[in-house]
Amino acid sequence: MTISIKLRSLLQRVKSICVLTGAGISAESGVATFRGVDGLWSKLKPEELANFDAFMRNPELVWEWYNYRRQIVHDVKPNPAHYALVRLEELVKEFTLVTQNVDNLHFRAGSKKVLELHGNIERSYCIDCGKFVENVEVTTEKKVPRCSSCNGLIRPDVVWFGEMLPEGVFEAATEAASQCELFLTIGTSAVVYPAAGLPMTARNQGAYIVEVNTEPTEISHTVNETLLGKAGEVLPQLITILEETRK
Ligand code: BV8
Ligand code: ZN
Repeated sequence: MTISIKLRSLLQRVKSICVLTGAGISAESGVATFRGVDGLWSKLKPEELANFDAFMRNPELVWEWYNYRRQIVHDVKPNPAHYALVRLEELVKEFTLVTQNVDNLHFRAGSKKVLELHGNIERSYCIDCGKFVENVEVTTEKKVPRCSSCNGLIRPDVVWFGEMLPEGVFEAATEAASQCELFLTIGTSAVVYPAAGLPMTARNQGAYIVEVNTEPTEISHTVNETLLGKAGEVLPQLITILEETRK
């Protein structure tokens, strides 16, 4: 994988960067992606699990699936790709990290300004009164836990298909994409909207769009540069270039 002269010189002077991450950035931590050959969706269809009707039809199945994923997330650690983005936030004046991931690994790695478009699996809430509950109170239960205040069903605080994104979060992400000089889209198949529209928002205002992925995606033909490789190997190389000029 070669980094172009254009990107090298941009990295040496860039003042504002917006980053969009997807499940691929957590793959090297051991968290399965959704759509890869061994992805989470290969066995179970998203419509069967990641939507409210599925939850109301079979709360135990959906709750069990999120417990399984919470357990994986609890046992893994951030990888060099997450830490490279922590370093990037320290080095670049205006930096916004937008993630589709719900695995909390960016915060655990030390990233500060993270916009979680699809929520966070470490949080749960009551579908009737909206009361948030700490995971420690609920994840040990096999069946779906009930709210201590109103006995309503407890659900994971993630955005399911057909649900609105959290108030203001997508707007802030759009704002960052509209202002940045450099937009990095990392480890996402770019098929889920409105998140997948952010690279185009950045491109439309003249930002340089760089895709980091192990394979081409639906938006590869629209980006300025694709760096084919693992995020955990590519991102540290970008940081090295950036640090050389910002000692
Ligand atoms: C909504 C739940 C308003 C949490 C998820 C146009 C506009 C608006 C909406 C739509 C639209 N068109 C269609 C829709 C509806 C829908 C949608 O986009 N459907 C798609 C499938 C067509 N969108 C919605 O419903 C959204 N809501 O828009 O609200 C509204 C409301 C009603 C009606 C209309 C509009 C809600 C979307 C959120 C859905 N929730 N998950 C959870 O359980 O996790 S989506 C799910 O996919 C995950 O959250 C994930 O974040 C997301 C995207 O997947 P990726 O992160 O990209 O992961 P994937 O496995 O696909 O790809 C991994 C990539 O990494 C691959 O490319 C692979 O090559 C690469 N990779 C692997 N290893 C590495 C690597 N790269 C680098 N290094 C490696 N080592
Ligand atoms: Zn309640």
